Amino acid sequence: MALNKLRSYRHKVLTESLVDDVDFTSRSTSVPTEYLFKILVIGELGTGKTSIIKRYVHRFFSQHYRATIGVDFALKSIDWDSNTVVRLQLWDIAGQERFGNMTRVYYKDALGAFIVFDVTRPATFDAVVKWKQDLDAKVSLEDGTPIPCVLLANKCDQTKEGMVNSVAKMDEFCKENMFSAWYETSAKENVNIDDAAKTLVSQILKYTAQYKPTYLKSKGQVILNSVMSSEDKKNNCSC
Ligand SMILES: Nc1nc2c(ncn2[C@@H]2O[C@H](COP(=O)(O)OP(=O)(O)O)[C@@H](O)[C@H]2O)c(=O)[nH]1
Ligand SMILES: [Mg+2]
Repeated sequence: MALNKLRSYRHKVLTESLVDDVDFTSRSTSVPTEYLFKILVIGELGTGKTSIIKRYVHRFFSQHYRATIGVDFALKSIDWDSNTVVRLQLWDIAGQERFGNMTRVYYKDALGAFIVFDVTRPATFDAVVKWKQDLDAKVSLEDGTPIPCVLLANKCDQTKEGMVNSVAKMDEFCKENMFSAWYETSAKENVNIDDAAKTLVSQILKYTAQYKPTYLKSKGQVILNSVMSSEDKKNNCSC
């Protein structure tokens, strides 16, 4: 498998260099493996993508609506188990939704995604298939299968409209459209966001467990920077 196609990053933390007089052989078993996963958060404008990220990463919610232009990043670190640390780079499309298709560069190297809709606005659910098709057309796993994607039915603290009221129909919809799972979430009331993230991460770990990636974390930073290339800025420009 070509290294340049590998989309997971794993490295040992070099904590040893910070400590004098340490027997390295006795410490080596306690050094956790770190993973860095790029996760996309996509869906229609105003569905709560930024609010979900803020709630998940900063444990914070605000009614204040602020649509930014560009791409926001947030980093969430999870102590997955005693041997594993997972770092999620959450990519928030931050107002680009109204320009239609996201560029390929934005999706590049993502290993997982959340697609968000607003349970009070059925039109945002109608757009979910479009988002999923766009995602699957632009990024896939090494074996060609879609990247793990969890559907978030957000604002469940409010009255739900449309198909989201039928669990059976939603389950069927997710199966047909190859979602790993779906959750009713509320960024406002902090409902199910941690659980949805755990499901997504466990799906990704299942996939990455097949490989022994040798990339350093610094490679991940290169990919992070590449999204701000001049070509990408030009393609996304609103003026
Ligand atoms: N009631 C409620 N409002 C929410 C929830 N999540 C987001 N909002 C509100 O919906 C609006 C749009 O949220 P935002 O995160 O900016 O959406 P984005 O455009 O998808 O990033 C804001 O006024 C939020 O306060 C939620 O779970 N419940
Ligand atoms: Mg936003």
